[in-house]
Amino acid sequence: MRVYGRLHPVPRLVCWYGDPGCSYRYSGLSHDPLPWTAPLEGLREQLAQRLGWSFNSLLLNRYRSGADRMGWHADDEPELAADHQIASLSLGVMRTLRFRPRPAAVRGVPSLASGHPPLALDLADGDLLLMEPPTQAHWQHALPARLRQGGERFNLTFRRIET
Ligand SMILES: O=C(O)CCC(=O)C(=O)O
Repeated sequence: MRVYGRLHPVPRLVCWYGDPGCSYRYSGLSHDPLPWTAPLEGLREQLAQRLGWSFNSLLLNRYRSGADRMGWHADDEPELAADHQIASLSLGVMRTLRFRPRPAAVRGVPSLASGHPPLALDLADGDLLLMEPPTQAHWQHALPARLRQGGERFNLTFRRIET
Protein backbone atom coordinates (compact mmCIF):
# COMPACT_ATOMS: atom_id res chain seq x y z
CA MET A 1 0.00 0.00 0.00
CA ARG A 2 1.04 3.62 -0.56
CA VAL A 3 1.43 5.90 2.49
CA TYR A 4 2.59 9.49 1.85
CA GLY A 5 3.88 8.40 -1.57
CA ARG A 6 5.94 5.43 -0.29
CA LEU A 7 5.10 1.75 -0.82
CA HIS A 8 4.80 -0.55 2.22
CA PRO A 9 3.64 -4.17 2.65
CA VAL A 10 0.06 -4.33 3.99
CA PRO A 11 0.37 -5.43 7.67
CA ARG A 12 -2.59 -7.89 7.47
CA LEU A 13 -4.37 -9.94 4.80
CA VAL A 14 -7.27 -8.32 2.96
CA CYS A 15 -10.15 -9.48 0.70
CA TRP A 16 -12.84 -7.37 -0.92
CA TYR A 17 -16.28 -8.86 -1.74
CA GLY A 18 -19.22 -7.14 -3.36
CA ASP A 19 -21.89 -6.86 -5.97
CA PRO A 20 -20.65 -6.44 -9.56
CA GLY A 21 -19.30 -2.94 -10.12
CA CYS A 22 -18.51 -2.30 -6.44
CA SER A 23 -14.81 -1.54 -6.78
CA TYR A 24 -13.01 0.15 -3.89
CA ARG A 25 -9.79 2.15 -3.85
CA TYR A 26 -7.87 3.05 -0.69
CA SER A 27 -4.23 3.50 0.36
CA GLY A 28 -3.29 3.54 -3.34
CA LEU A 29 -4.72 0.03 -3.93
CA SER A 30 -7.66 -0.80 -6.15
CA HIS A 31 -9.90 -3.74 -5.20
CA ASP A 32 -12.30 -5.36 -7.65
CA PRO A 33 -14.97 -7.35 -5.82
CA LEU A 34 -14.86 -11.11 -5.37
CA PRO A 35 -18.31 -12.70 -5.72
CA TRP A 36 -20.20 -13.30 -2.44
CA THR A 37 -19.75 -16.77 -0.94
CA ALA A 38 -22.84 -18.46 0.57
CA PRO A 39 -21.80 -17.84 4.24
CA LEU A 40 -20.94 -14.19 3.57
CA GLU A 41 -24.16 -13.66 1.63
CA GLY A 42 -26.04 -15.20 4.60
CA LEU A 43 -24.40 -12.75 7.03
CA ARG A 44 -25.19 -9.83 4.75
CA GLU A 45 -28.87 -10.86 4.62
CA GLN A 46 -29.10 -11.26 8.41
CA LEU A 47 -27.60 -7.82 8.94
CA ALA A 48 -29.98 -6.25 6.42
CA GLN A 49 -32.97 -7.86 8.18
CA ARG A 50 -31.88 -6.91 11.69
CA LEU A 51 -30.54 -3.43 10.97
CA GLY A 52 -32.68 -2.31 8.05
CA TRP A 53 -29.62 -1.25 6.01
CA SER A 54 -28.64 -2.87 2.73
CA PHE A 55 -24.95 -3.51 2.26
CA ASN A 56 -23.42 -4.19 -1.18
CA SER A 57 -19.80 -4.83 -0.23
CA LEU A 58 -17.53 -6.24 2.44
CA LEU A 59 -13.92 -5.68 3.46
CA LEU A 60 -12.51 -8.77 5.18
CA ASN A 61 -9.34 -8.26 7.20
CA ARG A 62 -7.33 -11.16 8.61
CA TYR A 63 -4.92 -10.34 11.45
CA ARG A 64 -2.63 -13.37 11.56
CA SER A 65 -1.13 -12.46 14.96
CA GLY A 66 -0.79 -9.47 17.27
CA ALA A 67 1.81 -8.05 14.88
CA ASP A 68 -0.82 -7.46 12.17
CA ARG A 69 -2.54 -4.11 12.49
CA MET A 70 -4.36 -1.21 10.85
CA GLY A 71 -3.23 2.43 11.00
CA TRP A 72 -5.27 5.58 11.70
CA HIS A 73 -7.86 6.32 9.05
CA ALA A 74 -11.53 7.07 8.44
CA ASP A 75 -13.67 5.07 6.03
CA ASP A 76 -14.49 8.10 3.93
CA GLU A 77 -13.33 7.25 0.40
CA PRO A 78 -15.47 8.99 -2.24
CA GLU A 79 -17.09 5.76 -3.46
CA LEU A 80 -18.41 4.88 0.03
CA ALA A 81 -21.93 6.13 0.74
CA ALA A 82 -21.33 8.72 3.51
CA ASP A 83 -24.92 8.53 4.75
CA HIS A 84 -24.79 4.75 5.24
CA GLN A 85 -23.97 2.67 8.29
CA ILE A 86 -20.84 0.46 8.39
CA ALA A 87 -21.36 -2.82 10.26
CA SER A 88 -18.18 -4.41 11.63
CA LEU A 89 -18.20 -8.03 12.84
CA SER A 90 -15.24 -9.37 14.85
CA LEU A 91 -14.27 -13.06 15.01
CA GLY A 92 -11.35 -14.68 16.82
CA VAL A 93 -9.09 -13.22 19.49
CA MET A 94 -10.00 -9.95 21.20
CA ARG A 95 -8.27 -6.83 19.86
CA THR A 96 -8.67 -3.17 20.80
CA LEU A 97 -10.06 -0.71 18.26
CA ARG A 98 -9.10 2.89 19.07
CA PHE A 99 -10.95 6.05 18.06
CA ARG A 100 -9.72 9.64 18.06
CA PRO A 101 -11.26 12.89 16.77
CA ARG A 102 -10.25 13.74 13.21
CA PRO A 103 -7.29 16.11 13.42
CA ALA A 104 -8.58 18.65 10.88
CA ALA A 105 -11.78 19.74 9.20
CA VAL A 106 -13.03 17.32 6.53
CA ARG A 107 -14.62 18.69 3.38
CA GLY A 108 -15.18 22.01 5.13
CA VAL A 109 -16.97 20.37 8.07
CA PRO A 110 -15.27 20.89 11.46
CA SER A 111 -14.93 17.72 13.57
CA LEU A 112 -17.77 17.60 16.08
CA ALA A 113 -15.53 15.34 18.16
CA SER A 114 -12.74 17.92 18.44
CA GLY A 115 -11.36 17.94 22.01
CA HIS A 116 -13.07 14.65 22.89
CA PRO A 117 -10.73 12.18 24.64
CA PRO A 118 -9.76 9.12 22.58
CA LEU A 119 -11.89 5.99 22.96
CA ALA A 120 -10.91 2.31 23.08
CA LEU A 121 -13.26 -0.58 22.35
CA ASP A 122 -12.25 -4.16 23.14
CA LEU A 123 -13.76 -6.19 20.30
CA ALA A 124 -14.22 -9.86 21.20
CA ASP A 125 -15.32 -12.89 19.19
CA GLY A 126 -18.84 -12.28 17.84
CA ASP A 127 -19.03 -8.55 18.65
CA LEU A 128 -20.83 -6.36 16.13
CA LEU A 129 -19.84 -2.69 16.01
CA LEU A 130 -22.15 -0.31 14.15
CA MET A 131 -20.61 2.91 12.89
CA GLU A 132 -23.51 5.22 12.12
CA PRO A 133 -23.19 8.25 9.87
CA PRO A 134 -21.56 10.74 10.39
CA THR A 135 -18.97 8.84 12.49
CA GLN A 136 -16.43 8.79 9.62
CA ALA A 137 -16.62 12.56 9.14
CA HIS A 138 -15.58 13.27 12.73
CA TRP A 139 -13.54 10.31 13.99
CA GLN A 140 -10.58 8.21 12.89
CA HIS A 141 -10.00 4.65 14.02
CA ALA A 142 -7.03 2.26 14.20
CA LEU A 143 -6.22 -1.25 15.34
CA PRO A 144 -2.70 -1.09 16.84
CA ALA A 145 -0.33 -4.05 17.03
CA ARG A 146 -0.30 -6.12 20.21
CA LEU A 147 3.08 -7.76 19.86
CA ARG A 148 2.91 -10.16 22.81
CA GLN A 149 -0.50 -11.49 21.75
CA GLY A 150 -0.84 -14.57 19.57
CA GLY A 151 -3.96 -15.83 17.84
CA GLU A 152 -5.85 -14.80 14.77
CA ARG A 153 -8.65 -12.32 14.31
CA PHE A 154 -10.98 -11.71 11.38
CA ASN A 155 -12.90 -8.49 10.93
CA LEU A 156 -15.71 -8.14 8.40
CA THR A 157 -16.90 -4.62 7.61
CA PHE A 158 -20.09 -4.51 5.57
CA ARG A 159 -20.35 -1.30 3.57
CA ARG A 160 -22.32 0.48 0.87
CA ILE A 161 -20.57 1.60 -2.31
CA GLU A 162 -22.32 4.24 -4.44
CA THR A 163 -22.72 2.70 -7.88
O1 LIG B 1 -10.32 -4.69 12.35
C1 LIG B 1 -11.03 -3.78 12.75
O2 LIG B 1 -11.79 -3.91 13.71
C2 LIG B 1 -10.98 -2.44 12.06
C3 LIG B 1 -11.11 -2.54 10.57
C4 LIG B 1 -11.11 -1.19 9.94
O3 LIG B 1 -10.70 -0.22 10.50
C5 LIG B 1 -11.60 -1.06 8.58
O4 LIG B 1 -11.91 -2.06 7.94
O5 LIG B 1 -11.67 0.09 8.12
